[in-house]
Amino acid sequence: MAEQEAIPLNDSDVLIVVDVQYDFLPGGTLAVPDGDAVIGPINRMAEAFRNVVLTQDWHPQGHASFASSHPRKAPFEMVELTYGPQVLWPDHCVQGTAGAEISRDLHIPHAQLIIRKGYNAGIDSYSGFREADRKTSTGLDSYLKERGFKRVFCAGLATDFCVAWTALDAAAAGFETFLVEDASRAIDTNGSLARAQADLKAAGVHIIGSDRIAP
Ligand code: VGL
Ligand code: ZN
Repeated sequence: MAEQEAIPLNDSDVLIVVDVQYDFLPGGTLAVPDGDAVIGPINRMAEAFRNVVLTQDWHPQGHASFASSHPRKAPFEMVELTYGPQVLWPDHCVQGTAGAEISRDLHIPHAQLIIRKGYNAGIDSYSGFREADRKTSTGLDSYLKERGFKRVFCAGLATDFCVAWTALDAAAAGFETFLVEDASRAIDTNGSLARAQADLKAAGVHIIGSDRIAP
């Protein structure tokens, strides 16, 4: 497929809209630069998909990924957890808080599933598929396969963390995977965006613009 051609959709395609939640939007505790710019393209694109899944970052208070849970640590520093290195974040997407709610400006009434992740106190989960210990499954892989989906399109926040990790796991699970670049925005801390782009390329994830999505 030439990289500019339109991509006609079919019923075995699914759009995964990642973490479009108030804490990642302007005014949120972990606001992604220009994060609200994803909402228009996602709304337009979602209309072309019969199947849409949303993810929702959903941490308990005192989560291990919060800098506030580690003495003398500041947000965006690193710490070593049982499963490896972990970036520390400001408190965000705490279960039941307003910041954890999915933006009401998303208009995707036909979305079929909301997959919550990051709910285990000691394990982060950027990916909608597998937690940061790289072992604990959210069940999304089995769900998508049970539904018969073949191609996964990912968009949302943030490109270099939850969108990239979700796309990488989709590709690893055997789905043909697309990351919709203009419908995603990055945090870009300590080279994270360049690293994510290299990993996505190596995994064969197609990086596309939303203008290529054809109903
Ligand atoms: C995310 C950092 C921490 C994301 C979630 O949605 O990309 N980033 N938790
Ligand atoms: Zn999080």
